[in-house]
Amino acid sequence: MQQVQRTNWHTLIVGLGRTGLSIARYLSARDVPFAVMDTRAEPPSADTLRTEFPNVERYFGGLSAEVMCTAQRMIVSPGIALATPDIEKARSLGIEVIGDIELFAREAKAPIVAITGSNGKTTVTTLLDMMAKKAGVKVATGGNIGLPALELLNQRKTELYILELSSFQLETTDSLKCKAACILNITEDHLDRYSGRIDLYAAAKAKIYKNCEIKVANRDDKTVVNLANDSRAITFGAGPTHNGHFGVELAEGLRWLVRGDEKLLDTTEMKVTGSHNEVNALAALALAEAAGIDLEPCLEALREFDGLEHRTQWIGQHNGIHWFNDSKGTNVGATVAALQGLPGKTVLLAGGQGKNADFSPLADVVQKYARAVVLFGEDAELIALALKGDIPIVFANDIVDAVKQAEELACIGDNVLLSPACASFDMFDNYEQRGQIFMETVRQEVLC
Ligand code: UMA
Ligand code: ADP
Repeated sequence: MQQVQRTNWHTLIVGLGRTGLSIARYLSARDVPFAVMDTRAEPPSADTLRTEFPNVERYFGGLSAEVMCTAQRMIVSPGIALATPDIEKARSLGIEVIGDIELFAREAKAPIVAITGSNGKTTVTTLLDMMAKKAGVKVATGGNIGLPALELLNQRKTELYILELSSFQLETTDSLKCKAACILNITEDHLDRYSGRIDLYAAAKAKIYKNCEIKVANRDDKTVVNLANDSRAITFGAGPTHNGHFGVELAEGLRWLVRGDEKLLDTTEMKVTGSHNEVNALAALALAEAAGIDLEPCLEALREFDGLEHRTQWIGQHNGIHWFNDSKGTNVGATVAALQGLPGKTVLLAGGQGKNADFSPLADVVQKYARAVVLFGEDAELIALALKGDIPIVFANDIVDAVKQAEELACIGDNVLLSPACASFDMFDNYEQRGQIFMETVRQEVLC
């Protein structure tokens, strides 16, 4: 750690990943002097920072309360908790602590639509982006996916911003005033970051509704309904509904996406499956309406959308067994939705780092939908303990072993689904690598 010699800066960027770099570029473009700090000796964007901003003061290899306390304000990346003692100390001294979304909100000129939730954020954000583009609206989309929010400000003539926001990003945001905002659902995730308290996680998510013009809320999720607490909210849910709200109705032997009693789309016209994807489609439609986007192009987008990589992604079939990659199922709620969304019985592959989650909500769906469960990774035993009944449970050393065991356990007509309900960091760089390795293994060992 370098000695403190604050020279000409007053803003301290804390964290130098993708967000930290976007903040550095944003500040530099506005001639704001800054320094950078990161706990890691060589943070991911260190080289780029050295090239683009060779003279910026850097404090790498640990956080220093001493340096922080010389700052006038700190802009903290989402990967660093506000509860970090050094940051709490700086805040207690009156130093302003904000995040990149706060900077974005203070400067953005076009209306903002923002989406949060434990699961479905990326799917809904992508759908809404497609809808807006089809309707000819000039959108800039990013945040927790794609481009960091501050980079969106460089896109010219933007008519609408669409932001996917995590609870981490919302923690450090206060000025966001959305045209429309949506909480998709709240189930346990990231409890390692919230001292095991889901109320703190929910409170961070609730900030998306602060000062928002039109709240969009999942009426099937009690926590979300309580957080929205607004009779004017536009709601969506998996069942029938009344005027102005979005739902699903059975008619003429088909399932329809509806607004009130108006039939909008027969769900067989959609390429993505699972009732969670119907709900995602309804959330995107509700947000589109709130943002003033025409309905017809939105329905066209829903017909075209064929899903995202690593989200219940079909890999192929062999001997009547269908293989799916849902590596983005990184929490219990996602795995429950993925299991419920597939027809027939499923051999479930799960495990990794559970982030202090309670795995018991898996027990009933596994009992109902699983043929067998193959567990791997750091929290495999914990998951096994939470399951019940007579569904066979086996343990695998790695993904190759898991695939081989799953193939043995599956029967004709079954699915094999990787939906880990856990983070991947004990065995992989990230969920993308986990999904990629799984798909390659399935293609080499099973589908060849
Ligand atoms: N870290 C340190 N020391 C530091 C700073 C960070 O160890 O000083 C660690 C963090 O604990 C974390 C990792 O580095 O594990 C990345 O943190 P970061 O804040 O530097 O991350 P960025 O590269 O800026 O990426 C972040 C989001 N990542 C997180 O919130 C962890 C990205 O979302 C987002 O795309 C990006 O900003 C641009 O906005 C990713 C994510 O995993 C997809 N999000 C979580 C999720 O979706 O569940 C919330
Ligand atoms: P996020 O960006 O919130 O992680 P994604 O759209 O990437 O959400 O989906 C991640 C996983 O969550 C999917 O692989 C699927 O298993 C599950 N999922 C998607 N939509 C929903 C939903 N509406 N409710 C519950 N689970 C969902």
